[in-house]
Amino acid sequence: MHWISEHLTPCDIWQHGVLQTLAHRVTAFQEMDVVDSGPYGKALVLDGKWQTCTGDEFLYHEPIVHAPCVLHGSPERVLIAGGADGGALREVLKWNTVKEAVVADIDGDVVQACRELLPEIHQGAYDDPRAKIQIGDAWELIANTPNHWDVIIADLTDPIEEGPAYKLFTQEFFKLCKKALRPGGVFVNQAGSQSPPLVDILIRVLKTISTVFEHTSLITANVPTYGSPWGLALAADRKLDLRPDVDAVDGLLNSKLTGSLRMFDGESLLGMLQSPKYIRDRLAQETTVYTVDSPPKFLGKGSRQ
Ligand code: SPD
Repeated sequence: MHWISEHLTPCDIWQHGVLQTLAHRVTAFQEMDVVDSGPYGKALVLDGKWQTCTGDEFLYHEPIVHAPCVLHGSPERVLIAGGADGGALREVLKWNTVKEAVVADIDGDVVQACRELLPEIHQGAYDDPRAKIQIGDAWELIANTPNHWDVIIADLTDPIEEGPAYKLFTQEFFKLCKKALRPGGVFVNQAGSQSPPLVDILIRVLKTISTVFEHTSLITANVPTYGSPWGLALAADRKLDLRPDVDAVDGLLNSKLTGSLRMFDGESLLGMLQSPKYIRDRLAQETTVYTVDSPPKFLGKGSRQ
């Protein structure tokens, strides 16, 4: 067995053992591993950082998709920036209101490997006639589709300087997303760790989004693979209901979803929408805004040993 190690802080390592490597490639954009990680199942690792494992991916993909879709109410056109593994696409396509679901991922090699090697995650979603795959920079697609999307989901890798995603955590990108949404549209992104020593990036991403959209909120996804509670940022130009009625959410899900959910329902959403005090306090004091000239700097690549 070998180990893939990801620094969470300069003094803390998050490490999973690898029983078998199913694919290893250095693509034009990043280093990719698809591995069997044992108890957490098959996993996608990019630049040495754990992206998703079959054993707990539903704890991430269900909230990153269904929270914005519930807040929208009846999404028809959904864009996923990143999301090569197809897990977010699988969840989007459960909405019977969805007519068009696009995955815009820069790395065709990773999409291809996930389609071949991680069917447990995409579950055939790429073959749905409503699904389209656009291999290319999500920035360009979003810039070229104004007033088009009901929900934009930024399902990205962490913003490491050497990686392909860091530009998509900036004010310029969030402004493009705002223009690309139709009235009533909702934006969500994976925004970073809630662990106190790491929380600065999450707080600054939330602050940056709040300079663009009228309403911003945090939801918490507890995904063991990521090593700490994870923050997803929700944003819209209409008020987000942060204390939704549990029965009303369950009624909406029952009427508009095909297929079952494992973690997400009205009660889970209500819980995930409530932020801890230290985060609300930090956000109230934050002044840093991420721009393309001054983007987030996340700890760099992990390593294989
Ligand atoms: N630190 C890990 C954050 C990973 C976010 N991206 C996950 C992609 C799963 N579709």
